[in-house]
Amino acid sequence: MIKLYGSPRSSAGRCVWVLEEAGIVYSLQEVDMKNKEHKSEAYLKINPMGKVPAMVDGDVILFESMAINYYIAEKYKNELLGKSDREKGLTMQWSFWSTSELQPPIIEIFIQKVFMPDHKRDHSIIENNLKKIPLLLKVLNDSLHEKKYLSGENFTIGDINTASVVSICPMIGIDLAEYPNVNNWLNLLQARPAFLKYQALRK
Ligand SMILES: N[C@@H](CCC(=O)N[C@@H](CS)C(=O)NCC(=O)O)C(=O)O
Repeated sequence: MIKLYGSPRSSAGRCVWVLEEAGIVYSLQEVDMKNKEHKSEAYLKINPMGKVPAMVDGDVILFESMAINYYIAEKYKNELLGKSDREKGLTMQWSFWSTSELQPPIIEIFIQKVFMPDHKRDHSIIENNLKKIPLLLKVLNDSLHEKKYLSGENFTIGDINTASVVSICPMIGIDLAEYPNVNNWLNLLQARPAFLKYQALRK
């Protein structure tokens, strides 16, 4: 059985969502980050980066949430990778885009606004990264014009990987109502039974 390490409230969340979509039995292993379990000798054998998530499936050990999602989809629910070559390409495009382009500014703002105590907050980091968001969300909004999902007619892990980043926006004060296609797409995804199961685990 797959063991997934990390809280559903962390980057492991997008993997929990994919596991729920795949409909397989898995075991969620909480990692006590407050007590630095992620830096323990035992955990570093699973993820030498000392981060969550990590995954163990038999003799396969993986870290990096995107790689884990690709592995789960490939092995347990292939259609989540897209059906045609075009869909598969777009699924990769949006997965890589969301982690390499969209996530960095959003996480920089999130760290400053949510984790940093008032006296240590660097407002210039917030301002500089906020400037990058409108173009990114416009690209996403335009790409969703007259399209149900990012890769086309079929729901894929490209949607999950991107939505897991976009859904941080309201938490950092970015109003998605300005991007109606993004808003509608996110609402559609967040009504999925697998998403609701994953949400319940975040409580
Ligand atoms: N690129 C990694 C990022 C993982 C990551 O940054 N995880 C955070 C929690 S959301 C973590 O474990 N931070 C602890 C640390 O950096 O010491 C992935 O997507 O899996």
